[in-house]
Amino acid sequence: MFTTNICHFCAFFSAFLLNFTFASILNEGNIVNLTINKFDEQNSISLLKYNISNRDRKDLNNWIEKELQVSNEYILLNIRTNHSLNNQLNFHPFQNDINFGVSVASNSRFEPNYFFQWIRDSSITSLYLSSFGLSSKNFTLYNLLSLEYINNSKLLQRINNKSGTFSSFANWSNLGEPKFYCNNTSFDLEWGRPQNDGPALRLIAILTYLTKAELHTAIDPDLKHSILDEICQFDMKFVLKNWNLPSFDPWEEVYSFHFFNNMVHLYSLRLYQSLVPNNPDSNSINETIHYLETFIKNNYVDSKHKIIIETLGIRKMRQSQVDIAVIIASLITHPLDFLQLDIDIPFDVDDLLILNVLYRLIQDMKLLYPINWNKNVSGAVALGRYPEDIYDGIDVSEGNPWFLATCQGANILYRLIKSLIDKKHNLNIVLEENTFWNLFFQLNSSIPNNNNNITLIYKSDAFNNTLKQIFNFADGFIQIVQTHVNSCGEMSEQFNKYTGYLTGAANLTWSYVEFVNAVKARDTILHYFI
Ligand SMILES: *[C@@H]1O[C@H](CO)[C@@H](O)[C@H](O)[C@H]1NC(C)=O
Ligand SMILES: *[C@@H]1O[C@H](CO)[C@@H](O)[C@H](O)[C@H]1NC(C)=O
Ligand SMILES: *[C@@H]1O[C@H](CO)[C@@H](O)[C@H](O)[C@H]1NC(C)=O
Ligand SMILES: *[C@@H]1O[C@H](CO)[C@@H](O)[C@H](O)[C@H]1NC(C)=O
Ligand SMILES: *[C@@H]1O[C@H](CO)[C@@H](O)[C@H](O)[C@H]1NC(C)=O
Ligand SMILES: *[C@@H]1O[C@H](CO)[C@@H](O)[C@H](O)[C@H]1NC(C)=O
Ligand SMILES: *[C@@H]1O[C@H](CO)[C@@H](O)[C@H](O)[C@H]1NC(C)=O
Ligand SMILES: *[C@@H]1O[C@H](CO)[C@@H](O)[C@H](O)[C@H]1NC(C)=O
Ligand SMILES: *[C@@H]1O[C@H](CO)[C@@H](O)[C@H](O)[C@H]1NC(C)=O
Ligand SMILES: *[C@@H]1O[C@H](CO)[C@@H](O)[C@H](O)[C@H]1NC(C)=O
Ligand SMILES: *[C@@H]1O[C@H](CO)[C@@H](O)[C@H](O)[C@H]1NC(C)=O
Ligand SMILES: CC(=O)N[C@H]1CO[C@H](CO)[C@@H](O)[C@@H]1O
Repeated sequence: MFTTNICHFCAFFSAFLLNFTFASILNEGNIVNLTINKFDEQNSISLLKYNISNRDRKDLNNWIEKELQVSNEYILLNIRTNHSLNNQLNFHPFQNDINFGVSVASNSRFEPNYFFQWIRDSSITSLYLSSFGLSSKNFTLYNLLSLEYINNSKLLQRINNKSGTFSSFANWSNLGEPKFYCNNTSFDLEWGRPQNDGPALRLIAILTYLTKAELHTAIDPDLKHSILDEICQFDMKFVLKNWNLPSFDPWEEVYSFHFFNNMVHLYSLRLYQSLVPNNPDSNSINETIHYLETFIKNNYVDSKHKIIIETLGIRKMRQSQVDIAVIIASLITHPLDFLQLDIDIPFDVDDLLILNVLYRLIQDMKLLYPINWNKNVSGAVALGRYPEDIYDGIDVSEGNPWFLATCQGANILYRLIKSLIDKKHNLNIVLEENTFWNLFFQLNSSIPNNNNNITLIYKSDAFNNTLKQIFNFADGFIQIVQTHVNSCGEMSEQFNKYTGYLTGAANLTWSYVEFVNAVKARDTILHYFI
């Protein structure tokens, strides 16, 4: 810890000096915006190296292949289905009480009891089923699972509960209920209610299914209309009526306004408008989209620290103001393969306001979690939800790293690479203190003409090398996951910050889903490095 503090101080000090130099050049009016084709010792900037040996990469690739299968298998074990191939052992002996299409958050029933269906987790799992399952050889299985999920969603929507009632007079407020028992009865104990991201995520999941399934098979138009009319419509109306009310976010702890919730609201409405044009609510949807965009841009951008904040009004409680939920929001609302819909949502995966959150989480968590001390050269560290977290997976004491958060660290970097390749632009980098690009570049203050504005020419040696280091850094997150799964490849919700062992809810479905999401993003860019 001691050495790291020294390093922080030095980094700050040299950044200060450089600003000073920069300013004096500015005064003389002879700024040179550095354009680089190839890094060499003459450059005033150097690329930081995150080496992975060929052997380690080969090991990692092999492990990823195996872990993909493990993840897929464990996700399926947590979904109740009528498909004869799917093993139902996680539901024994209550399986006859559990509806087909129910996706269980975790099969842990005690310390903690996660044997529930959360609207959020189930939707994110359903997104996985349609994003990757429908294009696999097992189309029939995943199509059935998706339709079962949709059927079950309709039942859940109609259950009145502590969040409210299913009626237009109540603004469909029951839909904000966060979780149900696996037998579809409502959970009546105290909980963080409502959680207004749920209906939006379900809408995104079902609309994504309808779009993806149509690429592979003809959907009966009557079935499609009934899904839109009897299910999607209500989640859309819920969003219209509730987007501007406070609620809880994925961490279920703070009743306020949240970037995550508003981003999924925005994306769900854009999807609905694009897939169901000329619907009777078109005007309200357009109007709400406009208000939402303005609200998001006006409220969640912290321009002083150049980050997006997740939750309004908790600056005193959570001074770091950084939260992995911001990164999850960007990833969910900018899916890997939805480009053909041409839906424009702000805060894409290459937005520096988003990437700076990753940078800050890495800096904080590097110090916070002892398993991140004495890190090797990879640069990546185990990531948790937010630095002030005290939820240990069962109770409150001290927060730990989470599998899904660490996977999101990898995912967003793979997606950044994909975006840099796809955009076919030169890469313009501005090195400012405490921001993302400091993960990869260092100014060399001994060389005159220092300039923190650098342009790397598209596909030049310098550009390629930069992408390679981002790739290595991202793989470093996956190597951390590899280190902490158990000998069967099992993940839980968290891994202990001192010992690194699995902790919290066993076999958390969402952990496996985010591992697969990260690897699928990785698959799309591998070709660039081979
Ligand atoms: C460098 O960038 C600044 C800011 O955009 C611009 O004003 C200046 O003209 C650029 N200089 C050169 C030499 O391109
Ligand atoms: C990474 O590899 C380069 C040569 O490819 C070497 O110069 C550098 O020292 C290595 N960095 C680390 C941190 O091992
Ligand atoms: C379950 O599957 C069996 C065999 O395919 C079928 O006969 C039965 O109707 C299905 N049950 C439901 C509730 O869909
Ligand atoms: C299809 O699903 C079954 C049942 O889960 C599984 O045994 C099989 O390996 C899967 N096949 C593919 C190609 O994914
Ligand atoms: C969904 O529910 C409808 C209506 O009850 C039923 O006809 C259909 O078979 C169900 N689909 C699946 C995949 O279970
Ligand atoms: C429903 O939402 C409207 C705003 O769209 C609000 O004026 C009204 O009070 C809400 N009704 C209830 C019962 O919450
Ligand atoms: C539903 O499941 C919960 C939790 O397992 C149980 O307490 C409750 O009795 C069940 N309700 C019914 C109607 O089976
Ligand atoms: C809503 O906005 C879209 C895109 O801006 C536009 O094409 C459409 O005509 C608008 N619909 C209404 C009812 O204003
Ligand atoms: C950096 O330099 C590029 C290329 O000259 C220029 O387009 C850009 O505006 C500059 N950015 C800043 C922040 O000065
Ligand atoms: C950079 O990588 C791309 C894609 O692999 C390749 O086409 C290009 O030639 C590389 N550039 C250099 C300078 O090696
Ligand atoms: C995770 O799920 C698998 C498959 O159901 C089970 O064998 C294993 O015991 C579970 N792990 C824990 C820690 O409960
Ligand atoms: C407002 C309302 O209908 N609340 C219901 C919520 O769910 C509980 C348990 O099912 C019911 O008892 C309430 O009536």
